[in-house]
Amino acid sequence: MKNILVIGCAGQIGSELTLELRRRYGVDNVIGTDVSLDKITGKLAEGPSEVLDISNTPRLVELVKKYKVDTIYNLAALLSAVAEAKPQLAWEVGLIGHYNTLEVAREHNCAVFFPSSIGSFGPSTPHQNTPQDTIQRPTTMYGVTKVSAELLGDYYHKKYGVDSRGVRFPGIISNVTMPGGGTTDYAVEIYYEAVKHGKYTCPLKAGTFLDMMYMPDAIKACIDVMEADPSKLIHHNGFNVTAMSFDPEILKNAIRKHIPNFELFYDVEPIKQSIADSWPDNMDDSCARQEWGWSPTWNLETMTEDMIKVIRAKNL
Ligand code: AKB
Repeated sequence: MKNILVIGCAGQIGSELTLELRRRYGVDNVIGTDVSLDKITGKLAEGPSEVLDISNTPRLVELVKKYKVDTIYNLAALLSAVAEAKPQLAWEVGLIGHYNTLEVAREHNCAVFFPSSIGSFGPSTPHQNTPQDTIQRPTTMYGVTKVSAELLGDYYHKKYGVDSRGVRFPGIISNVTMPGGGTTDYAVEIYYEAVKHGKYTCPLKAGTFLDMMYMPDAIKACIDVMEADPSKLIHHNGFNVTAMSFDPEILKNAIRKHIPNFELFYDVEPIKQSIADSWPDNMDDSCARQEWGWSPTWNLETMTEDMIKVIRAKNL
């Protein structure tokens, strides 16, 4: 029986992952934690919920003991653009927080999931068909924490046998909880603005290609990599996973199939643009496919149809 603790359960990924984990493993076996109980609302609050700030290691130990936790999903992070505004905090949350989590996992025999990102790559990484094992010299604090956490995960696995696993996520598009402060957030905002106002002003310029994925596939990746047969794994942390790659113009055209008068304008934000320019255009995720059967379900067309349907139903 799994007893799972989710750190950052109220965030963009956590709010959907926690519910899916509860559906699969039982409501009482998945503990949702976040920095304040006020954040844990609605369906999320229907299962065990606790306050946890990732910098508070004694509290993490207390919860691991209280619930006999054997698996930790650590989703606590500042996204890339906000991390550039607050690099010291990004380091504390993204790296020190993850080091503390791995230490607790080592002492209490827990498996650990960590979401790395396309942000772990940098300008000197090959940007087309980016390989699993390649140059990682990120130029953002977000990227520095992500690549360091990947390496820490590998280290704890090799040295101490901690079952640390994870993926490198692209931009994740979702319709439950908004992302906040990411470079790829435009690909979520554009759908809301298209439905509400029929127009959107994009912070990245036309021609900026980035990998993306719809949330149901991201949730599947989080769970499947942790369920993978360990004897098949060559890699453990930072598996490239992707579902599609597009630029704002391609996204505009996909939205226009449903909202023909949709208009896209540009007002480039230099920090976001320079971050996006340092990231891959499209990744090669064949290692995830071969080692644990990764295969996305959603593409740009099916995702766009679903996003627009779900956002319309919200009657915003
Ligand atoms: C961000 O834009 O910061 C994130 C990511 C790609 O890691 N969505």
